[in-house]
This record gives sequence, structure tokens and C-alpha cells, in this order.
Amino acid sequence: MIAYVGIGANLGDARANVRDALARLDAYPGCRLHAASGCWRTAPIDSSGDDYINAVAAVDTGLDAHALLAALMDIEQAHGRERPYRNAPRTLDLDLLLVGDAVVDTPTLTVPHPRMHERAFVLAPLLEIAPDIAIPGRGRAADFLPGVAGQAIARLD
Ligand code: A4P
Ligand code: MG
Repeated sequence: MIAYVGIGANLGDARANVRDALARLDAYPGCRLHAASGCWRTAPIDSSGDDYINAVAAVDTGLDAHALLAALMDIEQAHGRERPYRNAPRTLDLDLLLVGDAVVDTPTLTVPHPRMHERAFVLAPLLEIAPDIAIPGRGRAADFLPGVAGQAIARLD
């Protein structure tokens, strides 16, 4: 099964943190990195501080959605992630975007990620590695791109 993970950082060496997250996803027990987008520089949305570096990873895994969320939190912790307040600047934020075609809605986990279709910093890197992907319950991810055209993002080399 393929799961898609949104990666974001805007503290410290954000690009290095994103690259390290990709390596840690590949090394995590039960996970294997299947594909990774390039890095994108993105203006903060509902958040403060420096521009973010964002990317999306496709992970080949047998873990279920809750086990994947626990894995992502482990990797965030390894980066010393602190949570002083919601949407605070962060060394590393890992969001579970899609887990195959699963739909999950529990107090601790919502999949598909409920805001992914409103965010250029998710859609652009996701579509780079999965141009035809659908968001369960919403439809083709590509159809949401025009709606986020006003959000400032740029792909880095
Ligand atoms: N949670 C529920 N569903 C999920 C899911 N699918 N993936 C819960 C990950 N977590 C999920 O997350 C808070 C709680 O959400 C977790 O405990 C988990 O049980 P968090 O990472 O502690 O908090 P957060 O990231 O500050 O909040 P949240 O709600 O994840 O924020 P968003 O909406 O993801 O936004 N602008 C740019 N340019 N780039 C960014 O990457 N990121 C955010 C974070 C805001 N603005 C941004 C960016
Ligand atoms: Mg988060």
C-alpha cells in the first residue's frame, strides 16, 4: 500500500531537515520510500515565521494509518519538535495525507488530511509524484490546484 506524507519545516536548516525526514521514512521499520517530490519554498499559511520548505513522500508500507501516525511522530520527536502552540514554527512537521484509499476519522487521526486540498504546499509536491491521484471523498487532487493558485510557492532545484 502507498501512503503519502506531507513534510514541512521552517526552523533551522529546513531543507536538511526535509531531506533527513525522507531518509528516516525509508529506514523506518515496515516503511520504504517509494518516491519523493522535490523541495518547494512556500509562504506560511495560517502560520508565522520564515518561509517553509515543503515536500511530499510516497511510502510503501504495510502499517495501518494509526501506526503510520505513530511513526511520523517518532520521526518528528527525533528532530526535537516542540509544540508551544498550534501552527507554531517547527523544525519538522509530518502530516499523513493519504493512506491508500482509506478514510479514517478518529479524535487523533483524520485521513485524508482534512486541509490538504486547500494547500498549494501539499498539492504541488503531491502532484509531482502522483499526477493522477484522487483524494477519497473529494475527487482528483489536480482539480483543486486552480483554487490555490494565489498561494506563493516555488520549486527549488
Ligand atoms: N492529526 C489528525 N489527523 C492527522 C493527520 N492526517 N496527520 C492530529 C497528522 N496529524 C494528524 O498535529 C496536531 C494533531 O493532529 C496531532 O496530534 C495528530 O493526532 P501537530 O503536528 O501537533 O500540529 P500542527 O501541525 O501545528 O497542526 P496541524 O493541525 O497539523 O496543522 P496543519 O493544518 O497541518 O498546518 N504553511 C506552509 N507554507 N507550509 C506548511 O507546511 N504547515 C502548517 C501546519 C501551517 N502552515 C503551513 C504549513
Ligand atoms: Mg502537523
